[in-house]
Amino acid sequence: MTTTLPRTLEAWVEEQTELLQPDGIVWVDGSRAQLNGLLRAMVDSGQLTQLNPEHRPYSFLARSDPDDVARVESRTFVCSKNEADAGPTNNWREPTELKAEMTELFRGAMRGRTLYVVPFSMGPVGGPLSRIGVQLTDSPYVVASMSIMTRVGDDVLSRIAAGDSWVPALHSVGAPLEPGQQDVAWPSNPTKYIAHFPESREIWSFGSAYGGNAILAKKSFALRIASVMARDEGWLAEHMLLIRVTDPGGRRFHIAAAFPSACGKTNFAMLRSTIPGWTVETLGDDITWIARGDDGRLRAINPEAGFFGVAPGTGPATNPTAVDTIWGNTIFTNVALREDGDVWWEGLTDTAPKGLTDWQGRPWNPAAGPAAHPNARFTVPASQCPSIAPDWDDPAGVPLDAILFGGRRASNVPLVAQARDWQHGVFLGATIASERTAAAEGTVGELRRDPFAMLPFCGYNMADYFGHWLELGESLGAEAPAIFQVNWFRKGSDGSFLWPGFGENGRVLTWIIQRITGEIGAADTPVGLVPTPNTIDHLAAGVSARDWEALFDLDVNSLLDEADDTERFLDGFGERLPAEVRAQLADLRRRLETRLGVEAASLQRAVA
Ligand code: GTP
Ligand code: SPV
Ligand code: MN
Repeated sequence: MTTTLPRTLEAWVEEQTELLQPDGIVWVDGSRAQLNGLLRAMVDSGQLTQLNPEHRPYSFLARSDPDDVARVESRTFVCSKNEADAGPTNNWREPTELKAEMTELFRGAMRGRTLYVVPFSMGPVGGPLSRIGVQLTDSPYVVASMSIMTRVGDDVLSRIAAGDSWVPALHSVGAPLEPGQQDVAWPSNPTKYIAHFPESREIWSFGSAYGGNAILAKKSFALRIASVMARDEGWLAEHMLLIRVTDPGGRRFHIAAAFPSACGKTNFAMLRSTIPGWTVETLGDDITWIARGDDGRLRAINPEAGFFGVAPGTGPATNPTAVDTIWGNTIFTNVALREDGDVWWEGLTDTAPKGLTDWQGRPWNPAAGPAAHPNARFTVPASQCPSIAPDWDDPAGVPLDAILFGGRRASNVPLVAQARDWQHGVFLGATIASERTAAAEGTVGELRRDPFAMLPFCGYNMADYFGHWLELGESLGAEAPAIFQVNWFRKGSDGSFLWPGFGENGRVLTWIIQRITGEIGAADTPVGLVPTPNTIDHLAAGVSARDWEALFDLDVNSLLDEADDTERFLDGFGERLPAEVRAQLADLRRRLETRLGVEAASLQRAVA
């Protein structure tokens, strides 16, 4: 195998077929008939369970291998030629070496299986911001998921025939079948590799069938490879939701928000504001591509066509829009099965129905763990979302007014703060920390840095990525969107959330928009500009004056400790870290120390 790109699609497929040795090849054409046939075959073979159509029409349950339930960051690699170009936050392997090793894994890997060729477009086919790829896979589950999550089929082939460049994405579950061997419901391999070759724009994935490891159009293409394309071409590929907000006067605003995995993007994207007269329309819930338009402003599209959303915690009280979205045409993965053939998960209803089968197919024993896996997911077309904007798939995208960064922080980070300017906003994004969730392997709850919510998804050195953001801001000048930091997850001394979240986040959104329009002022603090009294009606949200204060409490000593930790984190990038990021940290420390001096002086006065 060579490291150069294949000349033509046909030649590439032929070359891979020789290596993978599948029993047959199917070109996925994007037709409903072909997809239905595939789903039916998976039900017949036991790979999918069809749900009771009276409750959940055209819907299916997949149960994964219990060892294949989330992204495996420890097995995800960015294989740039030079290790320094992958940066300290990515796993790296020398590309030629890893390709040689993986070629041996791929050799004969599809024996006894069908090879599916899946041509896909991220963004509307042919759109100015859209990009295309072709995934080879031996997992019909992945084909069905790709068919929901992306635009798949023959019109993509026409673009390739017309000369559009495309990204080859090779995937195998790595479980060849010997003649007569019985297949399992979820084939996978204990050896896993999710490898990215940024210079040649290639993706090789082996051993997993789970979403982010296997639906290669999503995190592998639309973030890791696309972030490299974006760096080279002057745009952004981000782990962000995208919404349109309309105020009572009919003015429209577009907002993108980056929160780490399982930290509220899908929920915020489907927000039903509790403030009358304010409406939110959904444009995207996970990935946003952003580029400068002809007018010099940033424009954004959602490159996906579906949602791969977290099921647990999704219920009528938290996200009624998602509940309505998944009425049918949905593939559920690792949720619990009800006696009546419908699905269930923790948070869907307050009490669990009787007679549940858990995500591993066993009668549910509450003492043994949750009925649904904490990272159980639904895969559903975006078009089914009741709050989807009618023009959500406009290839030209929407003009961007504000960018939000957030994470799960029990302490230190206020409910909302506006960045002082673009550079400060980049600093906030670069230094985001968040408690780990079930979306990837690791210890849930442990605090880790997740800059721009892109730590697992940036295809190059994140120091250069910060630099790319800074440069873009400079070129935008006054047209740069405002930047904010939010935190729905701050906890009080009793360990419970101080802020009710979900629909009440609409109050924070309204404040953000009133800041953009300049309608209201803000209070200057060391960490940014925060709401002045009575600009957010916290009592209407059920938050006491004391809790409201706690949501914005500045523990200066603790923040100075965190600044030390930030310095250690930034030091990890060495020489490549843009000087501006360091300057921002120095500014933060100076503001905190000034504040500490003021506090000490007032304490002294009080004592005297
Ligand atoms: P990925 O798809 O992994 O990128 O995640 P996401 O950012 O889209 O996360 P999602 O919206 O699915 O939320 C994950 C979890 O966070 C769910 O269990 C939600 O119930 C919970 N959550 C979302 N918004 C809020 C909020 O405002 N407050 C609280 N307390 N929990 C929230
Ligand atoms: C995430 O983990 O951020 C997801 C799910 O959105 S996955 O597609 O598996 O990456
Ligand atoms: Mn995500």
